[in-house]
Amino acid sequence: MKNSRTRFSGFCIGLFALAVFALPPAAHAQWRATVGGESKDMGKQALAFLPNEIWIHAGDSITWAWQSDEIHTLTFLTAGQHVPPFQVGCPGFVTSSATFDGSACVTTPPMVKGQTFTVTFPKAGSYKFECLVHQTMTGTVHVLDLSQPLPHSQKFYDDQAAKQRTALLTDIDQKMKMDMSAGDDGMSVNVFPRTAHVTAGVGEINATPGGYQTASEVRFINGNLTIHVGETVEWSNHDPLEPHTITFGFGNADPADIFDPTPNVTIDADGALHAIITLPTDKVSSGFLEQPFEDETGIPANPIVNPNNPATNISNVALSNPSRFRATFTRAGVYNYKCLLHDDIGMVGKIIVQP
Ligand SMILES: [Cu+2]
Repeated sequence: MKNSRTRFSGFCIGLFALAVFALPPAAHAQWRATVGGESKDMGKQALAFLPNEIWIHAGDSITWAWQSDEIHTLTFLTAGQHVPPFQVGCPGFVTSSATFDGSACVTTPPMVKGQTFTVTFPKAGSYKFECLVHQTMTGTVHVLDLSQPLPHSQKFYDDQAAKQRTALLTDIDQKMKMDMSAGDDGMSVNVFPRTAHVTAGVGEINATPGGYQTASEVRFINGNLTIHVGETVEWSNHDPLEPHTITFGFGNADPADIFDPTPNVTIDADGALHAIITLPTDKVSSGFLEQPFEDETGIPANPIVNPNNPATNISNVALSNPSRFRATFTRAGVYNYKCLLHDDIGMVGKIIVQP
């Protein structure tokens, strides 16, 4: 009896010792966040980290889950590093997981819905992260020492992400989708002959204390039109961030240079691009229609939109692309067009030209 009780006590002490030594020194939490969001038809995109501000303890990890068909990267740069193109990365990319402490760049390649990426943060500090594809898509991770309390739970972040996603996907200002003929004073028609207008994308930039979030409608709005021979359609980009192209005649292929206009595109007196299209098979592309980069204190100003022949001066056009494109149709037919960047998520249109 005594013997067996002694054995039993010894067994219990052994179990206890095992339990104590098997415990990790501190439980590192695993947090969740998301990247991007979209409407069912993919036409409305939340270009945002959701949420884009999160507080964790040193040693914790965050797993980001991508939720859109539009591509995004999750990128942590080092202080002073030149922002690299998304195709180049740090240079290079990591997939599935990484550790970031501010000393070395970490970036995913462009990723889409269904993919995840986990980052562990061993060192206290506040770290900015961004998407290399979308300049106004940023966020902050606050990594606190273990002695500091955390302000929010995972449920708070889940709820916040859902609310922000809904807001971004529903909040795009309807009046921005303006038809240029509405409220027209009649003068511009005489100067730049134009029968119809298509809004080639519209969006809005939002901010939280953690960084920028952007909403984009990635569509040609009223992009299917019927006009008559000799008439001109004007496309304009109203998105603060997303570039778009107006591209005819390439079918499923892409031009060798997607950034710049094809050589058959000329420039109107107001700097807008203009093409004369004679057949549905004519290969015509606008290059990127987008807002010029913002001027920033301390860097050279960029006051001239499209100063040179777009076909021969790539560097200047890349600096300051126009945001308008016009096409005049000289023959009856059906002219399909697409955006080279977003046709895969449904950004296409059609001009029917009647005799
Ligand atoms: Cu586009």
